[in-house]
Amino acid sequence: MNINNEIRIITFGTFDLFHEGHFNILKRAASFGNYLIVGVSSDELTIKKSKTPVWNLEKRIETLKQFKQIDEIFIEESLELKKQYVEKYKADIFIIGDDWKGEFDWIGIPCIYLPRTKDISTTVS
Ligand code: C2G
Repeated sequence: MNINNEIRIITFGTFDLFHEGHFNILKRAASFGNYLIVGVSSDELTIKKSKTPVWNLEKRIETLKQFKQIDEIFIEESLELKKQYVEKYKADIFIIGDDWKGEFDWIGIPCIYLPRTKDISTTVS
């Protein structure tokens, strides 16, 4: 919480082939605060996460911009820079799907791991 009672939420993802699972987590993350910041994984980081993006970064950002509950979007270059991102964007709470449960407890702000949406995934077989 900062001086003007804003609760700033930060979340991250590739958001490739935007689908219901992405929609649900963004909608739920937005409900925990009143300002939602989304770090979108660069194409290089996505490949490092062993997923070749079907949509490139530009298209993935363009798609997210249609989601009115997102207040700010930035490019996530590395999984390890979360503390810097949290500081830069003055985030109060980190939220992500529970497929990452416990992975980011070190970032120094409260972490909420929300249940993933079942039976939908971007990973193309
Ligand atoms: N997600 C979900 N349900 C699904 C699929 C995804 O809730 N069926 C959530 C994920 O848990 C994540 C967000 O949607 O919170 C984005 O998922 P991906 O685009 O797959 O992103 P990911 O590869 O998990 O990247 O620094 C963290 C990483 O960048 C997260």
